[in-house]
Amino acid sequence: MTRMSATAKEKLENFFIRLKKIIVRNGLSLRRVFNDFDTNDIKGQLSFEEFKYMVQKISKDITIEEAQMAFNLIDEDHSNSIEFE
Ligand SMILES: [Ca+2]
Repeated sequence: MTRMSATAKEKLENFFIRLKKIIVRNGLSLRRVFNDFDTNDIKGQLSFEEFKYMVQKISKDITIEEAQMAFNLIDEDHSNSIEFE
């Protein structure tokens, strides 16, 4: 696994903080946000493409590599998709 740089770590932390703020500010749930970005044929799972789109919508300064790191962190079973639990 690639070691995460301090900058990447900081950016990802900011992303999660921003995501939380958006949810709270708009009275949304994490499930609602998840569903909004779950747009391809496979429902109930976010592919990397869907996840990357969500991440870059929320934090425009996050690179594809950083999005991939975040994805790998969340995708604990390495299924290449994120399930809502
Ligand atoms: Ca999907």
